[in-house]
Amino acid sequence: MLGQLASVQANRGTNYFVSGAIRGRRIQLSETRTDVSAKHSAVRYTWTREEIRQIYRQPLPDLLFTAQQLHREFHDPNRVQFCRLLSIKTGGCPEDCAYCPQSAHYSTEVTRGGLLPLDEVTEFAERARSEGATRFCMGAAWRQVQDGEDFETVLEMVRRVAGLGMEVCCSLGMLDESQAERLAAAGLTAYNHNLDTSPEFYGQIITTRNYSDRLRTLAAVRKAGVTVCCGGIVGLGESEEDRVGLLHQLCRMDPHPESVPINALVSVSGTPLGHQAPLDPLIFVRMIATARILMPASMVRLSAGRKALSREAVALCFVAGANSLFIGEKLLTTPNPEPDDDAAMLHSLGLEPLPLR
Ligand code: SAM
Ligand code: DTB
Ligand code: SF4
Repeated sequence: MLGQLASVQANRGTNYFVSGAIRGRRIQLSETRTDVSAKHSAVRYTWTREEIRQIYRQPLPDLLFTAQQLHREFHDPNRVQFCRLLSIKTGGCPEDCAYCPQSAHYSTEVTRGGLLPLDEVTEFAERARSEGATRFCMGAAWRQVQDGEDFETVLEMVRRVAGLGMEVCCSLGMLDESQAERLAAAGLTAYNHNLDTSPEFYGQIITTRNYSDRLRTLAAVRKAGVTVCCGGIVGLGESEEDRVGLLHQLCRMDPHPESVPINALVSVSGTPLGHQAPLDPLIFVRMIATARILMPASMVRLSAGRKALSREAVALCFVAGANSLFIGEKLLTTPNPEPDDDAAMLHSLGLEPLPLR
């Protein structure tokens, strides 16, 4: 293990080229930025849409090979981080995200609730830690954070979870700079705020906020020194170009989001996407592999939608460079694989939990 880490460090000084074949033609995408802070020339922020399109469309074996090479250079390929989600405030959200069972615009089986009590959240986090989770993510069905009693309670939740020695992530909707700073001071590791899809397709999925609202929140998070967790969803009915467009937005952020959740739509009855056709799992795999190549140092998280995937499709996601999964039988409001099934799956793939850094 130590030898492996040492060789990864040694490799970081080398020049890197991403190559692959597209319809029989070899492509070579060379590094253009020399930034000592990036530590490695494979980390770049200048990707063009055309380059991303070419990477995404490669024959699958080429795509997986390149993704796996980069994955091994930056991460331990046989370890995955266990994360646990908790919805600390469920339902009744004023936003109209077409995929979301928690939006007040749609009639779903989700029951609205107020903010969970502090002790309940802390106990849940302790249990998650005892089950192997090293990152705890609290989600709230809010359009934006509002100063006041609930936010003070969330700050205390962050302090308590950080005190358990876990990475703490929050996903609370939009926030401003002073709220981001207060979360940082409370010990927040990461803030999750997804771009979800391409700028062109965004308006067909969400009308109550726009892309620049999202980017403003992400800038506030970054400015406060909290790491950024930002990704999106596939299976919304978007085109391949929209998937490329989402990845283009993510990989041009400098620095890259440290955490990139890739969700597959969990289609929920009552939402406008309640009858969406199931996603081809290889699209999910391509998305993960392309994210891994574009943002090699980031954690790429196999997020919502895993329950609908076969064990073999999940295995391909890990080969493609995913290095995190959500454990526990529930995501926020929708089901996740049963813990016993997950344990069997991880054992059969020979994957081990990633310890805290
Ligand atoms: N309200 C906050 C927000 O939207 O930023 C936080 C919670 S929201 C549930 C977090 C993310 O979960 C969304 O941005 C979306 O990417 C993902 N998500 C929500 N519903 C989903 C679904 N049905 N299937 C897949 N991903 C979903
Ligand atoms: C993310 O990108 N996926 C997680 C987390 N960030 C907050 C949420 C998935 C939610 C799936 C739908 C649900 O369970 O309500
Ligand atoms: Fe609200 Fe977040 Fe759901 Fe959109 S994704 S409706 S903002 S909880």
